[in-house]
Amino acid sequence: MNNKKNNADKIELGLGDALLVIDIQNDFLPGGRLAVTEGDQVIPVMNNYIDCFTQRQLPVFATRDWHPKNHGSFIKQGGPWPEHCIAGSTGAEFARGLHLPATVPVFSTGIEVENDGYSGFENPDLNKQLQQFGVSRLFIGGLATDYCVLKTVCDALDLNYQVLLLTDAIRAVNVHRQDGEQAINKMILKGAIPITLAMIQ
Ligand code: VGL
Ligand code: ZN
Repeated sequence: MNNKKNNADKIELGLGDALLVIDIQNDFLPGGRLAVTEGDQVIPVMNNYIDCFTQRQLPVFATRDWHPKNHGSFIKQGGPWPEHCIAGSTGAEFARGLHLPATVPVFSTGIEVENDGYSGFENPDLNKQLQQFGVSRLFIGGLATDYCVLKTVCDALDLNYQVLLLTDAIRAVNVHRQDGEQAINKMILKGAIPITLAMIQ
């Protein structure tokens, strides 16, 4: 099917590639405390990406939003958000249905009261592990496009990783209607390459 035409868009996975799954947690799904519209729709797509990487024995990493009860980003503390992803709560658990292998290293962010934790790289262990695994190209998707995905992608680019943005496995909070779109444009302008699952071979 259109093999010739689409070959230029195909991406061959290999050594140095890794998948980074951002904050696919119950509180960001419909019904959760900080629900992202269609947040649940990233789950089956991300499961496919996870399969692509694990089948090739390429590493998968995950981040999780993991806040103390009095986190500074909560409305009660003068922040913008309802209480969400409280460490150890059901809302902070990874979405049921997300097939993260048990061996996947998990990096918690926003664990300190004063630290918003939008970027996975605020946890210094993430970059350390990526270096140890020899990662040079990061495939990044998850929740939410306009916060943790945006900040993590920008930091990854600043750290000189090549970044492939999984446009079919991200969704935005959209506090303002265009936030998600603007975030995607910003990431692409900065150097992220937008891809979809169909491009992976
Ligand atoms: C996030 C808002 C607040 C995110 C986390 O994971 O994108 N957004 N905390
Ligand atoms: Zn948060």
